Amino acid sequence: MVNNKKLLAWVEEVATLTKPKEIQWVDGSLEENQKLLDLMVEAGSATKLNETEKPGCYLFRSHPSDVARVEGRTYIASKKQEDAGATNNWIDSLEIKETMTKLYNGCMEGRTMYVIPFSMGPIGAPISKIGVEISDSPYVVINMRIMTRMGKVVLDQLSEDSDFIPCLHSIGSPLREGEKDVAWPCAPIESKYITHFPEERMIWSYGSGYGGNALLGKKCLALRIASAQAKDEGWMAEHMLILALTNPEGKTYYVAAAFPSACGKTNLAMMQPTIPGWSVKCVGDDIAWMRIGDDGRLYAVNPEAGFFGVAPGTSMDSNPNAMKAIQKNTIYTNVLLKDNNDVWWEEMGEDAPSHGIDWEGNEWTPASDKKGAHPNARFTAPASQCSVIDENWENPAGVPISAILFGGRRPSTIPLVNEALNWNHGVFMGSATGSETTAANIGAVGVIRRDPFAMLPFCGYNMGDYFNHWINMGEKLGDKAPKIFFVNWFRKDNSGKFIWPGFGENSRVLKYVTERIEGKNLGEETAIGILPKLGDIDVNGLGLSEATVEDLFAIDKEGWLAEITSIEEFYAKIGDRLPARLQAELDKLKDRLTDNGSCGCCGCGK
Ligand code: GTP
Ligand code: SPV
Ligand code: MN
Repeated sequence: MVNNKKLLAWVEEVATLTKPKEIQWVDGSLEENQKLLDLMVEAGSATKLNETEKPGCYLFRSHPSDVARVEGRTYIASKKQEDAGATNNWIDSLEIKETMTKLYNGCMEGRTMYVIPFSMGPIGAPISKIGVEISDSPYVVINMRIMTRMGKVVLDQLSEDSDFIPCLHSIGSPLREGEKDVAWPCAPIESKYITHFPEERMIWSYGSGYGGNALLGKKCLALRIASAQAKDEGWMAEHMLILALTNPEGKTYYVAAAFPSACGKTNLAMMQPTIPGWSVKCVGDDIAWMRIGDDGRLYAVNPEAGFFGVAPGTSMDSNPNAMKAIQKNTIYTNVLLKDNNDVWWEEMGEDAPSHGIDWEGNEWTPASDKKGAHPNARFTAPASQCSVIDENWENPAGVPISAILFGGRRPSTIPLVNEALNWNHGVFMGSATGSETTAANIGAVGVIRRDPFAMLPFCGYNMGDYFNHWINMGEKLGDKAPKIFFVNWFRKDNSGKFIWPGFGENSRVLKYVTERIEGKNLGEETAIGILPKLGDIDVNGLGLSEATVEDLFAIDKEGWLAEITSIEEFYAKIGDRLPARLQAELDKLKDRLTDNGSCGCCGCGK
């Protein structure tokens, strides 16, 4: 029996507005899940995959206009524009409520309205947050069941007066009397709205059924709303993987890493180290909620319960642990369907099938000039199916973080690994993160943009205030603060090939990180940070020439000066809420690089 007053009133209010044909309170059971899947197969929106090859797996194809997050239609609604800041699409709360209320009016006609109670974070953990998503998409229900703790267990946590975060979602495609449904109903791009109300702790999403636009526990709640809450309450909500790295002596280090969307978090989070004696276990692959523990250290919890991972590029070579985790009970979206009802995607490490059905539902052969899978095709799989999931992944207290990595896709200038001189220099590095854009957002791909802390699309408030929050957290952490490193697996040579082999070989860099944590006499201070000396990172067996290795760490002075100009422009955009200490870090970097007589890479520290 549901007795939460706020929830009962809200469900009634939404039903009155959206006019669904029925309301279903989701309990999260296996039977309920199977019923929904059967319904979707029957309706032609899902394909059951080959039960021998992929037991319990289903394929969905989205509408070609609804294939990724839509940053251009994602809003932060607040009373004052300056509280959303220059990097967010701001919209006046009252205005957007009026616009969206009109869209929501009757938008669930002919459809079932699902009420989905969910918990971000282990149920009952002090850091966890309860949300309730109302959605007219059964695809959202089955995905939320994997990505969050969901259903009756969560409802049982809500007493008469307890609070939760209301997340309203509609695909924006009512099914009127006599109308035939389509496989992936959604609204046209110009009427999609993904709106966040950080002041009220509320989310309204309309018009899209895909990923972060629709699975509202993920980017909307666990990052945009949570980041605003975290600032107010003194913790951090970050776009970070969390991994456990154990060295041959058996010592474990927990590392968190922020890379922009489709820049390698899932891959690093469950990587198979190539160096003997080292192992990696996964705590989370996308989001970290971090707070300071009783011992003064930073502790991280993965608020999610599943992986919503990029399929293309995932192979037994690049990410064997993900491949093994997605063989059963997995939802595939926008990959290619083989004639034997199994799936395939580009760079899966398996020859392309001679024939299949592509992500748009068309006949496909290797001669096609189109890709079989969409570049942002995804798998949704339970984290518990990952054979390298860390034993502490559901620990309500979280895991103690020893190092934080930032990174992005940078074809030039940025070295393989660069350690911050101190916390504030690390905050500067995070704030200045740049990366090539990817297919995770609808828009141009491969354009370098500033994506501070990999949070450009996910920070729910003014970016200047967010930078300041990082500085404040460092002050509270003091000498217990994790060390900060900037990494770049994506530097390219003149022919456009990645120089660094990446994936499991990134363990070589992680090893160096732990050795630096232990205070080993490695690396040297340069104008841009602490760089490894030749030989500090073991590159044996990689077949890299000495010149290539030097290239990975070379300080390209011209490149760095251009970088500084670009950071200056970005900081100017942030405006007067940019912390003075970050401007000072930028000025110091410029001084060190341009000081008369300094070559900028001699380690003279100028
Ligand atoms: P989101 O789920 O969008 O947040 O992405 P993510 O950060 O988890 O990225 P993911 O690990 O899924 O990687 C995205 C793409 O980057 C895939 O195509 C990978 O093959 C590629 N990639 C990941 N790690 C490496 C690496 O070390 N080197 C190279 N060259 N490519 C990588
Ligand atoms: C990302 O884009 O960073 C993702 C995928 O993790 S989505 O859930 O669609 O945001
Ligand atoms: Mn992500």
